[in-house]
Amino acid sequence: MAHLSYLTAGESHGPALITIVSGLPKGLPVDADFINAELARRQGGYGRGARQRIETDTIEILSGVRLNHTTGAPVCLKVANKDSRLDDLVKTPPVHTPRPGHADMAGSIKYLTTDCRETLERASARETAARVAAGALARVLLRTLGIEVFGFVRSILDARWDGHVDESTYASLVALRDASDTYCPDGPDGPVTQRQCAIIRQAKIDKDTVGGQVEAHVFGVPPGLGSTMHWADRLDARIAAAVMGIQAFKAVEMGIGVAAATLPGSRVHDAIRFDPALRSSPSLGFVRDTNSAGGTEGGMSNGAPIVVRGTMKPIATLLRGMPSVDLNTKLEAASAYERSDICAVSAASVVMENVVAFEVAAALREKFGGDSMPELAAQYNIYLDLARRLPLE
Ligand code: EPS
Repeated sequence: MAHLSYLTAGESHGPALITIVSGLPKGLPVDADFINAELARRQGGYGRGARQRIETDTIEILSGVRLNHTTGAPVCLKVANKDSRLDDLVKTPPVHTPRPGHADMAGSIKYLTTDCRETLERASARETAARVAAGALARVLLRTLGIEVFGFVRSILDARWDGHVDESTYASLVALRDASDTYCPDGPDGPVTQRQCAIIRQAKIDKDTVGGQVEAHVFGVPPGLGSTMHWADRLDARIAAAVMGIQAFKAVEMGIGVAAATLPGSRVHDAIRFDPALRSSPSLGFVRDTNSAGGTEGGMSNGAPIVVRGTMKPIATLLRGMPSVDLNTKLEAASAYERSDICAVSAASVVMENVVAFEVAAALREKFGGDSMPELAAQYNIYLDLARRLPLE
């Protein structure tokens, strides 16, 4: 089936995280080094807690792959937890005072328990390792069709990088992002990276936490992925759901996003022109000099880069605590502290980049189908060829 989907399982301090990806065509080369490199990036970033010094996230492939290529069967990937202690009540005791901003309170009431542990172990952002593994697998598929994804940190608190990212510049920004402690394209010594690190250092001193904004840009997507026929099939809706599904994300925008409410149509919409020199590119030659739409119109990709911005709130686990109540006694109590991160915005940029990639790959599978990589590639090329020959009559 060409329906690409994935399911994750696993708790933060259980034995392992699992992801099962179904709907990959046969013959996709599985680049374990790339997937592990993405997992390593997700573990990094300035402001992470001590847990990341314990774990070395790497995938073990349990099914669906033979001789480094997918077979068409569901691919099961496992990431082991070294800090596995879920049933040890001394090391992992019940938690009765919910953290404001965390899943603790709503989850405990939902499952009719006063032990927040029952919910928090699954709500933990540790689970995003499984999502990055699934997304990185999908990115290998995208790459075979020339589609690339670039994710980075736009801001932490009020330290914002205002640089421009487009198809011709992003490749040169990858090394700068990777050398920046906060995954900001400002680079390792840039003033924005330095200020972001200073903000995180100060938050640690204040026993507080900080959030920020992350972006993902997808290059090389042809027009026509997603559908305008049903709301749930819209590519932007699916990307938005995937981004809002990341722990601690509170907002998602495409292109200029919320700024579209403050400008007239003549300054919002991206004028169309045709450049015959770009006819062979995935844009088919239909060019925009602006990309306020962020690469989708009517819920379909339009050939411009897909640009997604996500907003992550500060982590709910504050060393200084927050006013809360004990779920058993109902008496006031400071929220429980568990070892955590001061800031995980950098890690979240890696998560967002990979979940967005997965949605693009899913829309691609939906449109072009095929049981094997050659069949998928052939259908993809037939479509682009027909589109270039318009009008067909
Ligand atoms: C998290 C709490 C911390 C984070 C964790 C998310 O875990 P621990 O309590 O074991 O120190 O480190 O994130 C990860 C483990 C990870 O790999 O991203 C939480 O409560 O959400």
